Amino acid sequence: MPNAHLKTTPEVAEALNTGGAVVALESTIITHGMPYPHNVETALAVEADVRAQGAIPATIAVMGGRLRAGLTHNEIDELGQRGEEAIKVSRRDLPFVIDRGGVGGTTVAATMIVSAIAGISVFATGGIGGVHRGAGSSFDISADLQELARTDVTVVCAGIKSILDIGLTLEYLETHGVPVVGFGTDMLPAFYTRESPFGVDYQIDSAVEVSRIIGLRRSLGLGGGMVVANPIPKDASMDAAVIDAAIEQALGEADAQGIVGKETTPFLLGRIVEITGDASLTANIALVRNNAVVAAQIASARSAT
Ligand code: PSU
Ligand code: MN
Repeated sequence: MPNAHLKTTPEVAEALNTGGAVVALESTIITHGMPYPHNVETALAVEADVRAQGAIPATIAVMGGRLRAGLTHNEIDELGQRGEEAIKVSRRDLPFVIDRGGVGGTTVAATMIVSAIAGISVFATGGIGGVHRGAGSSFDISADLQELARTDVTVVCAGIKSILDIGLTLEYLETHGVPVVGFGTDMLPAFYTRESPFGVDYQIDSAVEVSRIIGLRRSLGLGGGMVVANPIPKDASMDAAVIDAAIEQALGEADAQGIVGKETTPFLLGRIVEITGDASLTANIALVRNNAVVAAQIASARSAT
């Protein structure tokens, strides 16, 4: 049954109806994750990367009071130009943004929800939200983690960014039975770098194997999602000391300025880009594109079964 609040492009609808490969793409990365016009250029490049693998991209957002799966280039440009004027839409925000006819970029959590409603199994992004450093007193834990616990969508990302407490994020995912898979690695990548002090639950080296695990999770009725952590390409990875210093500085500024709630992650991401003078932006673009390719391969493998 199609959902009355969902508008799907004919191309995405056709692919879904015929069992074709579709990859969902999030849009908070467009509105709140990168500056204009890099956000729009990246979103369009990522769509092209998905197509180059023979899959159909479905950028997810809320526009004109509808959940959207698939956007035109003009709509992606509109989201990018609005930037932080658009609403950052997570699970709790969805009915309000629909009711008010607003425009919103969907977080990983909201993108998973819309993907599940649309029937899309695989989703590519840069990084997921997680347990923030200092969460013991701030209680700042991204709704993305609870969504992974409940919604069956596989999220391809570049690991966990060290603006977060990586260890606590892994503990949270473990508690909720969310597998963290390393794509071609036994080490959890840390977004800007290929390495972290943490391991993954399982290393998987092929899209076909990820697809098999998705199928097994479904036939067991396990529910919830899965994280596929795909390391940033070697030639794009950053110097750990440079990025760590920028992250420490951004965290200190957020604390000094009393930034809390949904503003925290966009503030940290924006400051890191400013402090590193675009080096982190270049890395971010490369890793998102790399994730889109892997997600498209997984979606194609699913489609072939
Ligand atoms: N991490 C990134 N880039 C991003 C985000 C996280 O490296 O763009 C965005 C994603 O949309 C993610 C959201 O779902 O931030 C998490 O926000 P919060 O921590 O407020 O839950
Ligand atoms: Mn938060």
